[in-house]
Amino acid sequence: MSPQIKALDAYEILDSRGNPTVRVALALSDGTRVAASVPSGASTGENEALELRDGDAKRYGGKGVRHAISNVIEVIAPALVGRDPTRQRDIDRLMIDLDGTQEKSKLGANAILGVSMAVARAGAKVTGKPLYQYLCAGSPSVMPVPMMNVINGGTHADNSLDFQEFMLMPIGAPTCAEAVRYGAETFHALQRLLKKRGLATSVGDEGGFAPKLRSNDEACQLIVEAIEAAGFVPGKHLSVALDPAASAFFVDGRYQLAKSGAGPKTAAEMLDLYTRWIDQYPIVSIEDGFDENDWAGFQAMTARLGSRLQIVGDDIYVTNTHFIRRGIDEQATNAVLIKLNQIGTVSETIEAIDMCRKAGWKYVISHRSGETEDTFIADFSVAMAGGQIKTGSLCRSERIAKYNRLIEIERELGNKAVFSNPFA
Ligand code: 2PG
Ligand code: MG
Repeated sequence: MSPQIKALDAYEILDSRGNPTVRVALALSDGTRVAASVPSGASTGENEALELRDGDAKRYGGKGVRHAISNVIEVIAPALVGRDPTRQRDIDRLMIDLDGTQEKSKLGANAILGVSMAVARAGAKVTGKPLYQYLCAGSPSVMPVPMMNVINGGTHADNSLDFQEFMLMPIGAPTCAEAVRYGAETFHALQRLLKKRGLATSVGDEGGFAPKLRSNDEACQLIVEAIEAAGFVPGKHLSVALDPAASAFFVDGRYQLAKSGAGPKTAAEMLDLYTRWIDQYPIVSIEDGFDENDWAGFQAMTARLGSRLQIVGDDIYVTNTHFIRRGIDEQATNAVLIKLNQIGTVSETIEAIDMCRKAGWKYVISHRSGETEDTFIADFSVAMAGGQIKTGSLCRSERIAKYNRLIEIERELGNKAVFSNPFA
């Protein structure tokens, strides 16, 4: 008989911001043990599945996750013991039904996702496959091109940048391991440039530098200079991707570029700014250029720039097929950011990806700004074969863990591995 789920445990650990998060440990009847840790966002979309926090001010400033943990131990575990861990969809469905709410607010998406990821790992073990192979519909080969967040702003850093993420994309690298080298060398070149100008080289939440620059533009300029200083050609070896995370600075119907002092902007002015930037800098992808409820803003951008640019929706879709469907029908973007904890189960995340595939849309598997050493998304990005991952800068171990796992997977795939520019 194939091994069954024997026991589930859960406990509080810390994420990369020093806040508590859920870790789930799962034991199978044959003695196999696996675990999974849940990430946590800062610039969260309002329709994300609910991250259950205790709200007890005496512990971790109210951020404790003891309720989520007791939901794993007392509610989910009894329903899962004795089940076949390869029945991922059935198990995810069972947890969704146990919860019974739209936003997973009863048990907490952090409780449910921790179990869902651990079940996937257990299923992989039972079938004797690595996770990236187990979760792949065909045979895995596509290595993702990373989006590397080397300058942090917005809610991820206390500096003068309104936009949250200024990223490198090593589109011209021959392999994923070489892409990591391109990124790391450019990251260090950027550090030298900042030092030379007397700017801070301390880093933000995702490991990118967080200097006090004069403008958002200057961040793009610096990145292009860093690419050149590292001996690469901007637009050929490395391009630029942005996540302004505009919901965070959309207040009273205006895009308030307050941190940089550029003042309030209308949606039309934001679109003009993006258009000017893509003419000026080698930008290949812009995520969340507009507020999560500004569907018209996204549509106007896709109509104007969609043929030249990857336009990614994150907060607007929250990895939820309900919103992605609308986006496809209304041509709001041409790509989706995929985050497991926005929706709360592995199966529903795969459903969101399937919807993107059917529409011919691109999708990017993403970390959260609060991460752990768990490398699930590295395997997941290879399994989903979308050719892109967003997993932070070239420092801070919670980010590096994912790059190192990708390097390992690429070695395992050997000459089956394919790494190519998703925009070619
Ligand atoms: C984003 C993410 C990850 P957070 O906006 O794309 O980079 O940030 O996890 O804070 O939502
Ligand atoms: Mg985002």
